[in-house]
Amino acid sequence: MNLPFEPQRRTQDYQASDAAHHIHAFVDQKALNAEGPRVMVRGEGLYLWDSEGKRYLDGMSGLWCTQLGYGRKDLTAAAAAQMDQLAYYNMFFHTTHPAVIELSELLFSLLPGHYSHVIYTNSGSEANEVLIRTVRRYWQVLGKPQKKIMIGRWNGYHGSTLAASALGGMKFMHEMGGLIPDVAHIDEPYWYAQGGELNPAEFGRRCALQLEEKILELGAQNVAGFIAEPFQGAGGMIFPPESYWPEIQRICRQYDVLLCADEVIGGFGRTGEWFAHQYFGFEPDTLSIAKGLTSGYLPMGGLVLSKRMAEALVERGGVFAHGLTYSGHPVAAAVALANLKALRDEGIVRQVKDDTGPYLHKLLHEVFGNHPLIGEIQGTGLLAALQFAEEKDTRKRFANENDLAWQCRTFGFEEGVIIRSTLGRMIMAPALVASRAELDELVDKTRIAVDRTARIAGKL
Ligand code: PXG
Repeated sequence: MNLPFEPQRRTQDYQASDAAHHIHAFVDQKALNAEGPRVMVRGEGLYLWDSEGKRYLDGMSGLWCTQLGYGRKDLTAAAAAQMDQLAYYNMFFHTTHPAVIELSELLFSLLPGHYSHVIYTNSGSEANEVLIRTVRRYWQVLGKPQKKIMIGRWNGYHGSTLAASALGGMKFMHEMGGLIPDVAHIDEPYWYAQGGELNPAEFGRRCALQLEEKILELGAQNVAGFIAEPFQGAGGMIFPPESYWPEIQRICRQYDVLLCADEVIGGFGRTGEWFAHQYFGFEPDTLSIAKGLTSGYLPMGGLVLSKRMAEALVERGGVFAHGLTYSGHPVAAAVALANLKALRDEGIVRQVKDDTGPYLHKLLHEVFGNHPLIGEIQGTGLLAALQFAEEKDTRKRFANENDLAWQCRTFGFEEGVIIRSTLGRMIMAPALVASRAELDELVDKTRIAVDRTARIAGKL
């Protein structure tokens, strides 16, 4: 083995101890224990190494979060300096600190001017927990306390805590531990699977109109907000048709329902814009953020509020009965600040928009445009999904598309590339610092994995 590090233990020993102590996310634990998880031990740039010394090109930025890639010394230096100076303090009981103030100044310089305030959290799930309470509080302050219901979307993902998973539309998550009251769902705008005979524009409009129907059914006087990801991430990297967001925005405005964008995946340059709602051209009232805020180096999230909401809460709201020990944690804030400075000062978001994003999509269209297994390529910036199709003309999907996609992901690991599978879609979201050469490698290795999958599906 030629490793750039000394592994401390044998892989089997790590795996045995892992199995003895952990319940992993979204897997059958017993099956995983039998197989043994891969043990990741090092990261540098876009690359990861496991405990066997195998190198992978990480085509998923960890879990859609390492915008700057691994091993950035400016981020570790920022964390170390902040730990030396002030490792912890908080924003309770009339205190604050410079790291969080500087972070917010920079954050709001990057956001459109109609946002002014943020409530920091440790994660995206928490951002959405805070969202529900903040939105309800806003309507209380405005004298409309009956406006409490949040509308989300089936197959949306907003986190794994109780209220966040209730806002989300993953039924198998609802089944484990229940829903909460005053949450409703409408369909997702997944044209490829659900569009039937409608063209994408008409389908997008119909999906948006479901929001209007749901608001009328529940009574606009009872509906507090609509939450959605600008594009669905965990649900399969699904882009809505262009007709969708303008219609959703119209409906929210017409019925005085807050438009809440979950930017946990879409934020911080993924689409080539700083925030995904800017790419889709709508103006949410709140933004849930996390992941790329710190490039995943430390946990941090937040709920960004429009000036209109913040003004009501600050000027008329009295005591805001909420607080987390680690809101605006100084070390996380220092890392987020260094991360946002790098994304801005190194021109990384612009590079995604003008260079690497278009380059990736041109490559994908060249390689997969006529591929026998691929029915559609979606995405923009450093974000893409390949949709498997059994019959392209009719958009018929494989009955076992989930298994095929999982197999494709496994082939990817064997080829040394990490891509994600969801239902019948292969997703890539590499670090925003990816070079053209790294994107070449990403697409090349993905092609090998997709070809191998096409062979077992009888398509090659
Ligand atoms: N909102 C969105 C849109 C997300 O994608 C969360 C909230 C929750 O964030 P936290 O920080 O609490 O995990 C997420 C998280 C995947 C995957 O494989 C996606 C997420 C998390 C883990 C895996 O697509 N998204």
